[in-house]
Amino acid sequence: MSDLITLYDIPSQLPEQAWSPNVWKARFSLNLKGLKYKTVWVEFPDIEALYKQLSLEPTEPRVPKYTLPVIHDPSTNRAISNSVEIARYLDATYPATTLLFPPGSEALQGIEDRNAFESLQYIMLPITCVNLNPVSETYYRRTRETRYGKRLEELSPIGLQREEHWKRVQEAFGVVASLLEGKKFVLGDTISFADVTIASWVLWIKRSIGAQSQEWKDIEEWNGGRWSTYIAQFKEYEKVIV
Ligand SMILES: N[C@@H](CCC(=O)N[C@@H](CS)C(=O)NCC(=O)O)C(=O)O
Repeated sequence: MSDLITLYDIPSQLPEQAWSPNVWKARFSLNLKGLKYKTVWVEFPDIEALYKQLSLEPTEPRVPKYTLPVIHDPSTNRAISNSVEIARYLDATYPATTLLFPPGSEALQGIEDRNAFESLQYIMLPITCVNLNPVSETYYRRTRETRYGKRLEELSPIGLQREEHWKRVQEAFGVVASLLEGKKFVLGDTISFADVTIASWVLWIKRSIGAQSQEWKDIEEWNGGRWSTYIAQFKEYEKVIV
């Protein structure tokens, strides 16, 4: 039996496979702490069975109830779901490592504004969908099209509507950029889960639309080039360890 922590992630056809912003939060957390772990890839339709296998309760009360990331830590024989709970667990269990919730940071952790990022979802969902492996792609399309009541391609078609969505995403990024004004990280020089959250969203975009795409190049120009320098700070923690 391996004594490594297992990180369960959803694979894709992208280089290095990892794409999910929520799983990136857990991966960044593990990498920042320098903990040893391995990645096990689980396709969307198999996540529920994984929860049963690990005797885990559903993460969310509503659909989707079974989500990744999940980690299993053999040293405590615990399985934990939900990226923020994983980060809290790692802080509590490995207190000698970089803390994701340093004292005084709690108030700053609610960086994710679901409304502001709604437009980002419209743009990203169809892109994410085609990057997935066929079995997950079918599941993702079915569940998301049910949720939004339209074909994914209709969420943000190229043209005026997509430009409008990018504009709103840019505004949301502007709000986050103001929190980072004159600082390396949200707390100043100290990295925290707030930064892990921001970096995970940015990385989802960068990896999914491609670093060479015009859309990514546009984002790099936003807020005085803030996003390429910000994400560069995470380079050493961007490793996908399998
Ligand atoms: N609050 C959760 C959200 C996780 C989440 O939504 N994960 C997505 C992948 S990005 C998922 O596993 N969805 C499963 C599904 O749609 O069935 C967390 O941060 O861990």
